[in-house]
Amino acid sequence: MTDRWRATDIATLVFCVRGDEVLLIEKQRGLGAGKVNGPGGKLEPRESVAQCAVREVEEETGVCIETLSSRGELRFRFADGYRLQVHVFVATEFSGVPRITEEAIPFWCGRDDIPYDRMWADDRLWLDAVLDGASVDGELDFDGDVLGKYHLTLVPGLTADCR
Ligand code: 8OG
Repeated sequence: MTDRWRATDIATLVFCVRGDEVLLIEKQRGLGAGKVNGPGGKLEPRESVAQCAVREVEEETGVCIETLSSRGELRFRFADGYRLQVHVFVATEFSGVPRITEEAIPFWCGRDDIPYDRMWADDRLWLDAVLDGASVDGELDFDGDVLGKYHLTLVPGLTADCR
């Protein structure tokens, strides 16, 4: 299914976890500006997805990732034809104190307080499971930020360390 799926862009999305808190950002620019999300962004030329994940977290929050756990892939298809393939990661080993950057306002958020009403509409369907250790695979249609048809699979406990 993924082989036939041609992405316009490839991006990463990273959730840093510390105890029962997760590092979220108020995104200041790019796709989803104004929403709360995990840090992440689009792949640059000659960069691996793991390198992109580490770079984006550092650029957006100042936090330095030491180990990443790969937690699957989401394929977004927008009504205007734009297609974004997003690699999802969880990180539990990192250093540095989150700081406000040009791109984001980071904040630690309790697992019970995740502000889903300020996030992309699909996040409430998979993020809790991913933070509990699952991996996600999905294809989702969006018209602007309105979620349309989607197919999501959550696999408990399926993780792959990639750095
Ligand atoms: O480079 P830029 O910041 O514009 O990349 C877009 C970011 O937004 C990237 O980290 C992937 C992320 N993103 C989407 N759609 C969704 C979504 O539905 N949920 C979440 N949590 N993140 C998303 O593009």
